[in-house]
Amino acid sequence: MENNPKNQPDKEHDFMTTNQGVKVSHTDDSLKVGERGPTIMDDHHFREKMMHFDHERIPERVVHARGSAAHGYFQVYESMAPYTKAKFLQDPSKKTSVFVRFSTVVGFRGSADTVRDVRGFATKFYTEEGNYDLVGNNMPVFFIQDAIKFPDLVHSIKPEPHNEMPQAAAAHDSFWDFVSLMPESMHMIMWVLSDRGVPRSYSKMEGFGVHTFRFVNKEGKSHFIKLHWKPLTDMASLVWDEAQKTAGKDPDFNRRDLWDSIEMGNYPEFELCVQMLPEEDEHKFAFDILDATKIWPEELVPLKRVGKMVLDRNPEDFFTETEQVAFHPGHLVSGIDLTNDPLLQGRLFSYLDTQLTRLGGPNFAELPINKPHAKVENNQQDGFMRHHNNHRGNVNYFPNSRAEGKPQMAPEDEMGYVHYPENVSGKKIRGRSEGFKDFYSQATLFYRSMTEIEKKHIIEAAWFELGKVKEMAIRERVVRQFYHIDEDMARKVAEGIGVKPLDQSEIDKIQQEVKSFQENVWKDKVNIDDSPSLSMEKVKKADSIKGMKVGILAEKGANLSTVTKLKEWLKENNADAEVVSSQFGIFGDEMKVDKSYITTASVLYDSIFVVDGKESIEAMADNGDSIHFVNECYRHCKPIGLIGDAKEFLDNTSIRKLVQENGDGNWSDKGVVSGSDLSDNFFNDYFKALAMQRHWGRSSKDKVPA
Ligand code: HDE
Repeated sequence: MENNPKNQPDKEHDFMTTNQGVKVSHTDDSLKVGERGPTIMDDHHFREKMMHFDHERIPERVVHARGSAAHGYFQVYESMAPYTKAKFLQDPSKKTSVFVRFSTVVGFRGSADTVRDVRGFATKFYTEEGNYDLVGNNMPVFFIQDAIKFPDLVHSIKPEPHNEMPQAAAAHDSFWDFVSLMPESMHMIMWVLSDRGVPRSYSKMEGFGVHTFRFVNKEGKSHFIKLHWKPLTDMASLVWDEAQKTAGKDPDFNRRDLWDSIEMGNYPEFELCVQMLPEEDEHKFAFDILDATKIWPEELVPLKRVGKMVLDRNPEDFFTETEQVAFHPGHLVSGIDLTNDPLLQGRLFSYLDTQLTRLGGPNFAELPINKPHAKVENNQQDGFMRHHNNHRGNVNYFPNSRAEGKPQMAPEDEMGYVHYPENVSGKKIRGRSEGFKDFYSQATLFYRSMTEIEKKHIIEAAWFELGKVKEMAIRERVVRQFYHIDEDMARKVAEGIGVKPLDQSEIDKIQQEVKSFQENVWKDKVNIDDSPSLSMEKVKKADSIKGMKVGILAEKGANLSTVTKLKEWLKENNADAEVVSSQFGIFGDEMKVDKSYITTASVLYDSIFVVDGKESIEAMADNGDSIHFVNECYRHCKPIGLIGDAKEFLDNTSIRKLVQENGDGNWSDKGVVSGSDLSDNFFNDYFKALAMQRHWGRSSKDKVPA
């Protein structure tokens, strides 16, 4: 994994050359007058090398600067012809190449992965009819309803302009000031404060197109659609303490996880799903389908599974692929169309515009990563960095007779792109429809659909975020907003950040306001008040351990056959492991130590496993790092495995008295699993404990130091 074979020099490129192809004979000393003399301008190799280096950086993305990406393919399960004519959604035997870039939004390009933030999930489909980009996020709604507010939103959440602090964090006055004055952000705030804001892995989160788009079929019939990516494993998130520590211990945590899992052949897989609404149902529900701060609850509009995406190849070069890829919601193919969502409409301008600065001009589609696999033919020409040659001879205009009218227009039945002929009329105004002003119903729906532990995490996240806000008036305004969502939540948040809870008369007034709005605007429209599909805990299947990573603690004298057997078993189940010891090399040739305590941390593993062997256990009992690893793992509610006499090691930790024994002297208690040996029974119990990911019910976990 560490030695990328792609790095081996290619035989044809044995000699270093300048950018003009001249072979270089010496690159370690600049050209000087004598050994101690000045460097001279004649050194064209030096000047070219330095000029190139001086200009290596291009502007990072203004948002989503920090990202990592992978190649793969997409395959449809069955023809979607009844709904869309998009060709890549017709033939189940056909694979369409994709490139997916995951990202955080707020941090700079060098910031840590595991911050609380939205994650970008942008997919480029290189279809035979041209590129289609689905530029989505891991949350199905957005902070604002109209694109014109985007610069304000981004300014407020990015580091403050006078001192450029804080980095990659929403927890500061500007952001919460903005939010407190923008009630439309409340639904998105619930998602950001939830566990979805700290995903464990890019391959273990959902993706959403967010906006309402359209499918249009051959007959011209349109359905409104929402697009979703569902990971084929359970979703998984970090706990906040773990996320913060991981940001220091391994700032590349999510990036590394994506890279390593692909190198290991554990390919991330996602299902593309669609919610479809016939045109005539546009106004059926108690939410406006053009409002990007609203979901269509899955319980109201069911999901259809469309196809599968597999990410099976890492990029060869970060810059020319991950950094130079240019997505755009307006990169559409026939059969997929837009709607009047005012957030989407604004994006249609922004993504092309930004490339002019980032990629230096209008020819970014010629960069290999952006280049369509379909043939490109038109009369566009010139501009910075142009190298595509249309071989047009002397004809670069349309219509023409001298090139027989070529390239000619494609009729609709040849998949020429035709916009859906939607009827639109209205006055030119700056405004929005009444339904958009329902800022709270779905924030409430989200919060109330969570399990108790998920609700607790939201409240604790609010304590952290708002606890860092200095101005009391901002904290108070946010709490006031929260009272519009859920009284109990608002009170708990208030108590944790030193804000006085509201009086009952004020609460009643707020609740009345919210209720009467809903009654007046939505009247008898279809709605629900519980959506289990929003809860990561409720949809968890706990049937796989794919992509998990176990830290195996072993010291000199450890039973190495336990390690070998455990590693094999994990591999068979598409999981990974690292042997962690106090020192490298202590097992000689018999076993590799992957990490020493100084180079890793308990927070980087999904589970800690303690290996048997008297001498090893005794050494660990004397080692604060080993004890800390197990305590911290318990505190973060992750599974712990112990085998044979490794059980005794628990006497040294803070958790021994918290774990209940079974009748047979072993444990299988809320994710702490022990066994006399690696029997099938043990593996069974350990598998279940791993697949559950977290064991929230652990008694007194908060008493354990971490
Ligand atoms: Fe973006 N967004 N965005 N955004 N966005 C960019 O494009 C913008 C929005 C999203 O991996 C930029 O090439 C506006 C929603 C992703 O390269 C920029 C608005 C959603 C990525 C831009 C939004 C997204 C971006 C920065 C308000 C989810 C990263 C550089 C209307 C559906 C793509 C660039 C990648 C990137 C503008 C809102 C997703 C500046 C104006 C909503 C995943 O053009």
